[in-house]
Amino acid sequence: MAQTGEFTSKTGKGGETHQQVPESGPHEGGEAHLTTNQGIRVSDNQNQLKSGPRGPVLLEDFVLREKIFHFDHERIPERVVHARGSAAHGYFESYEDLSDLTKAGLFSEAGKRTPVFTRFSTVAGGAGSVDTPRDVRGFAVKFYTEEGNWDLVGNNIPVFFIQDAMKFPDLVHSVKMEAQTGYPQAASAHDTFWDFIGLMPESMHMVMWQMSDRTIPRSLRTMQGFGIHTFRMVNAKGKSTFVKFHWKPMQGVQSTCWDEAVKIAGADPDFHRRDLFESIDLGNFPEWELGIQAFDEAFADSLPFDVLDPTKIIPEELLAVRPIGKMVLDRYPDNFFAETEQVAYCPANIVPGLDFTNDPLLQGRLFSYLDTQLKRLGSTNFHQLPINAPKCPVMNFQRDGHMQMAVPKGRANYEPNGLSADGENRPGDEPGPRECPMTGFGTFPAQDGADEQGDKLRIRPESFADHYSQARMFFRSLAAPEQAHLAFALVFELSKVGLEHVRTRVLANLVNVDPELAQRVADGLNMPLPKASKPAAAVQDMDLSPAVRIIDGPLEPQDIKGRSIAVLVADGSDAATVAKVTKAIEGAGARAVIVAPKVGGAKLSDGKLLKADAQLAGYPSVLADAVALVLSAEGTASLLNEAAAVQFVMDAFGHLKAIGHSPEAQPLLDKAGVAPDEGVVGLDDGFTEAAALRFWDREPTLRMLP
Ligand code: HDE
Repeated sequence: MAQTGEFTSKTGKGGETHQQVPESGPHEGGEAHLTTNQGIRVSDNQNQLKSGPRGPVLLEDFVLREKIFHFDHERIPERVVHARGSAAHGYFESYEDLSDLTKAGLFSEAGKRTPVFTRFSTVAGGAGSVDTPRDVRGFAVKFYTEEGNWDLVGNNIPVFFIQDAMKFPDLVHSVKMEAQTGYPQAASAHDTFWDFIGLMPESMHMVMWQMSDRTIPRSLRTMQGFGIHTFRMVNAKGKSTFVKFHWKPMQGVQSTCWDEAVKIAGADPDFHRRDLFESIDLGNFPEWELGIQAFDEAFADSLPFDVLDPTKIIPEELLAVRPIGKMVLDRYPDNFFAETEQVAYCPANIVPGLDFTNDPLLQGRLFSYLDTQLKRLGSTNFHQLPINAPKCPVMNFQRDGHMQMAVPKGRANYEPNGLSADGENRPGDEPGPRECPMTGFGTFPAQDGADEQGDKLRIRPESFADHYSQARMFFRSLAAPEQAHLAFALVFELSKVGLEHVRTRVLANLVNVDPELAQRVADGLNMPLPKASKPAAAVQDMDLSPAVRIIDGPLEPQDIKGRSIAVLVADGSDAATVAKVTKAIEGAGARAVIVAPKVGGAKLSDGKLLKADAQLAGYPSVLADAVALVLSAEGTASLLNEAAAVQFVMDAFGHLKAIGHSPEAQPLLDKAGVAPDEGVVGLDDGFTEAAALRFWDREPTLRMLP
């Protein structure tokens, strides 16, 4: 009979067996014993239990059954939105004592650190979709404070599509893959989304941001984040101040070109996830500054829009963002599923010193998230999972439920109770925790203004009626290249819309935003410009807000710290130049990625083999922020007939990146159609400075933007 850990010859007849041992080797006698989930040591993890070498599998093989059973149930329902995400651990450090504004402990003193877990996500695609579609990004932070968990569940855009939670399922249905076809995946460029948008003028401001370069970020590290809704801070005296939350990346804000984003999706579907992991791994920890716009009722009343309306921003020019602390992400999760997948954010997780407002979108969110976690994680006890568990004591009389991990002791599972009221502390009769009227969370007693009470109505306030003025302000505030990208994005998306009347309706909305933009888009579609749709409130020309720009904006990156610069080498590349360029890149805090035709490396001029970090075909230039071509005449000649090399250079140029090159690389530049400009430089001529920039002036020579 065959022994465990052995297999028989094909005939098996003579009982001829071979020992099959995994390459890693057995661990008998070692420390790490493979066991079942019941702790029973497993003697053979390679073969099922069979009746005879070629016989049937036996039902009694509990090792096999447990393993397959567990595997069969590995997947849990993915998030209905924000399914694809990447996350990291880190900390928040408060800059100052904010007790004049809030009694929340995490803001009580300068230097106070609170652990955080932050998850970034796309919205529309499934968990297995790619990282770089045009999409809004989720920006969710769980603060494990000493007073319980606070979740700031925001996006990378400061406004939202809709004003009322009632419309959320409709919005999401319209943007997700279409009902009868199951496509497109992770894309808003289809009929149903634009059909919905054309009929929902309140979405126009968000649509401007969505069609801007903000939704094709270069990295998760170069995204701004926003809490969107107006929240409250409440101090120890019970005074409330309205606040809007802002995350500003210390890495600067940077996006990709559309063509680049599309190509990244093919070259590396996990581009953002990998970038987050690798930068943390390299000790280049991403940081964001948390800021607030703090204001009172009088300021809110002075604004020409309602601060409860989540489709509006308060321009930074009108009210500056005050930095109050920073977040540093310095640890990648140990296990993607246990942490990134099982983390459960909820805007209702809030600590004393913070509070909600009546924003009707926020109010809808407050009950939605708890509900969705039950569906997704399958138990009311999801808060006990390590990633969700508060890092402060949790004590109450809630009991039981699926997958209860806690083992509460004693008889007290109700309150009030008088179990030890007689002063005799009998074992098991401890009365348990009690409420804290002074330090517990107390809802801010919002003054009942006339508009906060009245008849039961399903109504939108008049103050929410202006749907276009801020959309116009946003568009007109952008730098010219960003405006062109936005017009291009609208043309691209609407060109994917098959229903002509849907395109026309969106155009009619755009006329209200900006007639010139509408005309550009109509021309790009080669369609007549319709009359403006009728706005619910007259459109205002507001003061512009240059703070919303990326290009020439306040957060445009100035150096290459934390970026990846590709250094293309081939046989014969000058060894001294390669060393010098690499040193300069690394000296500027960036990563030099050696790319060669073969991953084993290239033989440089000194006769030594330089190992490559990546093979040319597997590392197109879209993956780098700039490229250095350190090539000899011989190396250049060998690459002229290699499409991957020509495309490498062509794309770096087309995506407006800096190209540093040795003089010998010129024939490759010529073949790739690279025209000289200030972004095409010698390797000694300020390449690392140029590498920080995109050369926007090059763009009109390369593509016809509307
Ligand atoms: Fe969400 N949203 N949302 N949302 N949302 C979810 O919760 C919902 C909204 C946001 O990384 C879901 O755990 C409703 C605005 C982020 O795990 C769900 C409404 C903003 C994430 C849900 C909104 C967001 C979610 C799906 C309208 C920006 C991912 C899975 C009232 C401020 C968090 C889940 C993560 C996730 C509901 C609107 C941000 C279904 C009903 C506005 C970043 O509960």
